[in-house]
Amino acid sequence: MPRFKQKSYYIGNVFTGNFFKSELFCRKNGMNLVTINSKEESDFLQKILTEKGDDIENFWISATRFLDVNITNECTKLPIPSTNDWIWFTTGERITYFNWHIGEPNNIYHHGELCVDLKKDNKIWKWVDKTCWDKINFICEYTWTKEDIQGNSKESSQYLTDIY
Ligand SMILES: [Ca+2]
Repeated sequence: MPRFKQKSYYIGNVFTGNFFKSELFCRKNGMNLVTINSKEESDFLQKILTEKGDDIENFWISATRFLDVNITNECTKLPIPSTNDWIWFTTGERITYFNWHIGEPNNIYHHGELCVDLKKDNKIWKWVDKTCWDKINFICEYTWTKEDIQGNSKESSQYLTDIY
């Protein structure tokens, strides 16, 4: 699987599924739907999808729109994010890097486009909000642990220096 820093990526091109089925497939295989945290990572994915060169144009990533509520978390006393906030479904972290297509997110079904599709348009892959129930392909990520890397002695020393 192609690797960038501490992650490897699995291009889910063997079946199409809704957002949740895609995440379940990733989890069953020790991974999660991909999170894209920087322009560098986004560019790397763009490169591997372009090199793969197949006809698939839509992939689920882990980004989701938070619910349209304006309340305080009873436990933490922190405000629960509003509808304009996007989180990574797999970590619960607020998203800080975005790569939307022009005109997106447009929530075209009004509170219905809660998930994010990495969509190809004119040879460029960018994000569009999409109904979670649509069936498309998906990308999983595997995050390498320190133990994984130590067990892989051939590449490990340089790799450990890079990450930790
Ligand atoms: Ca949309």
